[in-house]
Amino acid sequence: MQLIKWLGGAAIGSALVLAGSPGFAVTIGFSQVGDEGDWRPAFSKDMQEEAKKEGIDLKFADAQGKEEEQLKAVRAFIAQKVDAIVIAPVVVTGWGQVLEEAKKAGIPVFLADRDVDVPDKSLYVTRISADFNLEGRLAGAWLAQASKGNCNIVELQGTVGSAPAIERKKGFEAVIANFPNMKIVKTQSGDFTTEGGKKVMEAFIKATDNLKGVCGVFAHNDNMQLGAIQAMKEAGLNPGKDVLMVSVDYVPAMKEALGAGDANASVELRSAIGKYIYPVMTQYLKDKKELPKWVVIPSDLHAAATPGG
Ligand code: GYE
Repeated sequence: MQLIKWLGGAAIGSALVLAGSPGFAVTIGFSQVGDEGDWRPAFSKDMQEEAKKEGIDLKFADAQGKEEEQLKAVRAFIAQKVDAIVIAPVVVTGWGQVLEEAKKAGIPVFLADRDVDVPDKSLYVTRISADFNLEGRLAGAWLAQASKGNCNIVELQGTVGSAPAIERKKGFEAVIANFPNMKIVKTQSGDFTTEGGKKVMEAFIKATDNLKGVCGVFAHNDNMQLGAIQAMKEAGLNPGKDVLMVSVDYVPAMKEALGAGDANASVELRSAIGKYIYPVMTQYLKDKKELPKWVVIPSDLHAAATPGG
């Protein structure tokens, strides 16, 4: 009986194995934030394509920016007894309970991209993501260099309570703190969207008499920066020429803006990261060996020529 069971299991397993796959059938549930900008859908598409290549059965749930939806999706994955769960959490808070539930069910959880804030790190296996604090530091260092350490800055923050908004701000502030003549004069969340960035910039333009005295805009992502560029142009301002523009993601529309001289620098956040995430997960499913709590994906700064040298 034992032998028949084993043979049956092996046969089912091998029937599902595709070229380049982990070598056994794997079902993964992925709770994604939503599609707030250009970077996110590129990341979703990559996760789906890489899963196909690897022969992984991926159950994809789009939370439309709502943490409640993510909690529901994770509970549904637990009920479906998936082999592992990947979460790209909207915000850092509110995760303890559902992670406990996954742990009780014996389902390993991996964080991708954004982070959670839980005291008990054993509630997830590891986080695979770029270093958001470094991205903020790179943006701050670029602006310090480009402005020679003299800059009144307006900041467009990402989603309040999200790991990239928290860490990019911290990293940026840590660098500009070294320069007595660099300071953030206005800061507000544009929720990582183009419309959000545009609205916030319109308000900043009004509040500062057309950005009088402002030398730089730091946006936590490109989409908000693209919205800010629109608002500035509509107000007759010259983003990228009169005001230094630095942001994060390096999405195709930002590459165009850099080429057109409407923006000056963007820190690349890679979106094709399924190839980093799945091997870590499948290896863990094979050997259950403990992993470091963070697998870091590199970030790169891309700058167009700085106006004025
Ligand atoms: O920069 C932004 C997105 O979580 C790091 O989320 C990610 C951020 C990314 O919507 O564009």
